Amino acid sequence: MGSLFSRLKKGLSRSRDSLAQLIPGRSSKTYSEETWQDVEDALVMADCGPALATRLVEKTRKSKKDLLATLKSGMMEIFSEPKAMVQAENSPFVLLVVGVNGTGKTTTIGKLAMMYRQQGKSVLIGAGDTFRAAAVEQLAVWVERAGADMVRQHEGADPAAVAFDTIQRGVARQYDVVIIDTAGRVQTDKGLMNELAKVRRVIEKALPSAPHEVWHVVDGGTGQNAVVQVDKFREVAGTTGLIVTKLDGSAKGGIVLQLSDTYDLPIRYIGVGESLEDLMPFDADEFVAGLLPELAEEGENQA
Ligand SMILES: Nc1nc2c(ncn2[C@@H]2O[C@H](COP(=O)(O)OP(=O)(O)O)[C@@H](O)[C@H]2O)c(=O)[nH]1
Ligand SMILES: [Mg+2]
Repeated sequence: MGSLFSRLKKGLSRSRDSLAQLIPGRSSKTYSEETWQDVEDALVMADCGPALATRLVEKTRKSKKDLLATLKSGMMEIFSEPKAMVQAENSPFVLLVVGVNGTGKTTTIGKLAMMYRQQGKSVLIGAGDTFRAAAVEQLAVWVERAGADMVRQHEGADPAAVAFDTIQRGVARQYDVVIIDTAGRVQTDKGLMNELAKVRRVIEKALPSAPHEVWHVVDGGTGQNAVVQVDKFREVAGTTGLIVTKLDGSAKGGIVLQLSDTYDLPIRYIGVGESLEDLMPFDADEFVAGLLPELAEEGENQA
């Protein structure tokens, strides 16, 4: 866990460092107009989006308390208490994973499979990205490493049929967890949305209580575009939670705040690397601590 947090912290260091530079003299009681603008700009550059950056700064300005402490509590307010996950009763827990191409769906599924296996659960995965044969092969490698099982069909097979088979087998063989992978790209955008809607419908037909959760995997490095994507996918796939990946890399982190501010969707996990262990349950405290420079002790005044 400790090393995962340090990966996150390293990933967020760019945003954190620029914030640290722009928040000078933390013990001083007054800040110039320029300083406030710098803080706002640093938040925009950290991917918080202009509207949220303005709001955070306005709130912080009004407070008489320490700038950084106020900014921190303003950020924490964005994260509401996450809703309990939907539980499966007398059936496998069915998870549908969606998102555009390359965001890290397949990798994240491998990580989740590993996590559930470590909890002693049996895991069956449906290789629903039938668009490319390589996608199924990639998934097969993760599945094997995690000690899970997989349902696959030929390249170009109907993903809805794969999902249906997977759920049926999952129910018949009493798996604890069933995860359905999906393609993030087909010929057209509209085609993708139709396909996802169909996959979802067929899952419901195979098991009326399913899918219990639908997680949208967002690449933390894609910036503002991610915000638009979440809305689009939610409409057809019925998203219930988000996973933000690549927070170990060039991502600036603020996108996590912006997504939480925009949507009433919990961030369930974050990805902090390419291997099977690099998945962290999302913890708002930990995240904000990684994004903001450390709070100086009272009386201490080092930038
Ligand atoms: N650094 C980093 N890379 C990741 C993470 N998650 C996925 N990737 C990489 O992102 C690329 C695309 O991942 P993939 O799972 O194939 O995406 P998919 O198209 O959504 O299934 C791969 O090179 C992964 O190794 C992460 O949390 N951190
Ligand atoms: Mg994939």
